Parts: sequence; structure tokens; C-alpha cells
Amino acid sequence: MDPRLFLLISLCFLVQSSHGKESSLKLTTGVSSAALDPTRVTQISWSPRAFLYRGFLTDEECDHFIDLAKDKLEKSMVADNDSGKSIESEVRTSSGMFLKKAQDAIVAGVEEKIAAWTFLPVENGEAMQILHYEHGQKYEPHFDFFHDKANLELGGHRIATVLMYLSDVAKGGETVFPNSEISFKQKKGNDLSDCAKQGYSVKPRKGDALLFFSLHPDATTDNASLHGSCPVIEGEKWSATKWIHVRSFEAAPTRSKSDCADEDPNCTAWALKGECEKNPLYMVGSEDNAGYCRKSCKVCSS
Ligand code: PD2
Ligand code: ZN
Repeated sequence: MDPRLFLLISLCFLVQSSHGKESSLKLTTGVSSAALDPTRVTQISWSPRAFLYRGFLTDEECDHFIDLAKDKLEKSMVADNDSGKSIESEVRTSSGMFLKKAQDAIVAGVEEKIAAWTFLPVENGEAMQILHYEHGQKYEPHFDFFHDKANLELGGHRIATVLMYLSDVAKGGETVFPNSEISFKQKKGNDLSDCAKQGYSVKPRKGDALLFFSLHPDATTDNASLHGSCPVIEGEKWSATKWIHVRSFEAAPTRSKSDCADEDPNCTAWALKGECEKNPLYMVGSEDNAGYCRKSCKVCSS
């Protein structure tokens, strides 16, 4: 769906508080309503294009995600640069699991909140991944965009990532951007780990969310988006990742040539107007792909 259309549908009205200073965007679609408060968002930098939303998740949402994940954690994997297959690696030592998209009302509500904040449709998002880092565990600097062709097939490149912190971390566990243009501007005090001092860093705080883009607006990959999760030094870290693609990440239902069906209510009208001949690839299909209006175009095999 066109993101601008999505925005129109999902952001139903803008609510202005009585003193007129704060505003929030109230969502009225979907299973639960969520308020977006743009005054809690700060832009971190243009390179990488990164934003921090303080208190994006409520404590209840954070605790719920941890409850859903805690008995289902497995060693985290990374995508092999050549084959794109998931492999174990010392680059990433956390454990994690994937929720299902819209698996319950709370998960669906957060997915809608992410779509409203990023202006990117829910259907472009992967299922949320919940991550757990214990003492010493880390994710070394990497890009979220892919290097292999196989992973680009569904949804194309990952355009953006929303990282949500589900817990505070006593020391370490920062998200670090080693190539950030503003790294030199950040005060590197004792509250940051040595790893975090290697770039611009965001300290995990329960409920906060970090949004950054892995692609430039012209769709080329952004080297400034290199980022990692520093080793946890004290305490533990829980986070949730939502990777968002340039196109829908939902697999189209497979249409078989043996199914004699129309998949659009307009098929009959289009066929009457001659679209089967004018637009055969869509209406009838090709050698490899079945078309959408096979019944109305009278091309079913039996
Ligand atoms: O959990 C994190 O802080 C983190 C850092 C970098 C997660 C990811 N990348 C990721 O899931 O891509
Ligand atoms: Zn990442």
C-alpha cells in the first residue's frame, strides 16, 4: 500500500491538549488505539538518519513482550553474506525468538504504533524479534540491509529498523553507531562503556525506541547505519527489533494454474472491456505465474 495512503487511513485525527503545547496523534484503526506523541521524539542525526522516542512503549507492553519470549529463547543467528542462510556466529551472542505478527492485541497495537511513527505500512514489517543479552553478550557492528540476493526477494531491502528497549541496563548494552557523523559531539562520560565510546551511543532505557534508516532516500545503502549492541557489563538487556522493508513483507498467496478463480471482484467487468487481451500478463498470467482473472478470461485448463 502507498505509505501516504496508509498515513491518511491510520492517522485519523490530531489531538491538541488544552494548553496547546503538546500534541498527540491518536490512532483509531486496528485492534487497540495508541497515542503518538511527537514531542517525545528527538532527531539524533542525519547521518545515519536516526530518531529516539522516549517512552514509546508502556511498562506493560515491555513486560508483556518479555513474558511472551522468556521460555522460547534460542541462540541468535545472523544471515550469511553469500547464501543468506541463518548461521550461528560469534558476532552475535545473544538469544532471541520471533513473535508472530499481530499475535495478540498488544503486539498488533505496537505494530500499528510503529507504522504510524515511521509512516511505513504494517505489511512491510517483519515479525518482531525479542532479544535477551546476558553479561558479556553483544551484537557486533553490522548493517541491517542485506548483502545477498536471496534475502531481497521478499520485500526488497530493509529500509529501517525500530529498536525498542524492554529493560534498563545497569552498565553496557548501549546501541553504538561507529560511523555516526556526530560521534565526536557526544560527551563520553563514565556512564558509557568503552565499546559505546567508539561511536555515537544510545543508552537502553525501558520503553524507549530508536528508529534508524539503513537506506538513503534514493534507496542506496547507507554506510553510516553501521550499528551494534555493546556487551552487557552489569545487569541484563531485553530489546525488541522491528525490521521494515521497502515493500510488503507478506508473501503473496500462491496462485495455481489449476485453480479456476477470479481474484479481484472487478475481473468480469475488466474482461468485458477487453483487458484479457490488452493486459494479458496481469489478467491471464504467463508460463511461470497464474494471472488474477483466469476465470473471466476463460483460460482455465478444464
Ligand atoms: O538489541 C540491540 O540493541 C540491537 C543492536 C543492533 C539489535 C540489532 N542490531 C538488530 O536486531 O539488528
Ligand atoms: Zn542490527
